[in-house]
Amino acid sequence: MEKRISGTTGLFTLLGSPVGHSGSPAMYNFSFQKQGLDYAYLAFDVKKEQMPQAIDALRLFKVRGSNVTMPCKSIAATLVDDLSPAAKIIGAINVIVNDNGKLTGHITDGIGFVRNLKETGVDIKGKKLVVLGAGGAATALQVQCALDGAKEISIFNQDDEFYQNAEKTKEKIGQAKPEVKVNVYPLADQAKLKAEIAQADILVNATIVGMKPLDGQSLVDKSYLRSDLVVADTVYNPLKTKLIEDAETLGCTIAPGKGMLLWQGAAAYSLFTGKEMPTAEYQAYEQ
Ligand code: SKM
Repeated sequence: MEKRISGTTGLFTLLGSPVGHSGSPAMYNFSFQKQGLDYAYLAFDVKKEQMPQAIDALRLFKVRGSNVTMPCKSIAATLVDDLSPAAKIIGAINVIVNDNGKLTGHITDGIGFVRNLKETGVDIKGKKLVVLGAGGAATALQVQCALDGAKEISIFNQDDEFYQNAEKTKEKIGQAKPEVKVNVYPLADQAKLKAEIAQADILVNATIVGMKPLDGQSLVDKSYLRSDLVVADTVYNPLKTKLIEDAETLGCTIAPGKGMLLWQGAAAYSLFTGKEMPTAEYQAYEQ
């Protein structure tokens, strides 16, 4: 490392909180080194209210690009100079590209989610999904699944600040893809959750439940799962959440969050460097 970092090394960052668990620094730094790119990637713990300062710092230090993680994805979308078409629809970003001082926000979470399913052998076309959550990553994957041909999406969320997001997502999908049926339900309605999962092909946890320190918890009672259900999680730390473990025990096809992290990162890497991330090498290195 001491030989790799020099006075010319370009910086990439991750902004959000918490970030100490993040797999991004290892993934990008491995890829930069593998491809001989004079870049380094560091994570910075930044709270939502500190984001205006953090974005100013990206400009000041001419940071080449940044990922943004929870809970800062929506506020970040309001602070950059331009948004990709998908980021405009979704209203949240997880990637910022600094093009000589002009910051453009992109969202690659949905692309990463759909690719992760594909790598697991699951095609989103014609499928009914139940998605828990209505934050940045949840919205991104709901919109991407609709754009990629899902048949129906039932969103469950707690009655909190994000519930309105789910209603807005329903409206946005209704405009972009009116043939996709979107339903929004309160998570407290367990009878509805059970009934919707019974009719679904794919169940997704896109909340932070299951992630440390909420590991060992799941929003879905194990009795609602069945072996022909595909169960996906956006949480990747721990590698297998309680939901994924329950699903695996029952013989469901599982798509843990680690794969989504890899594929959203690969899409971001192309935006950052114009190159393809060496994903196969990284997966082999990680084993
Ligand atoms: O959207 C991603 C983000 O790009 C990076 C990340 C991480 O490093 O934990 C998680 C997701 O929010």
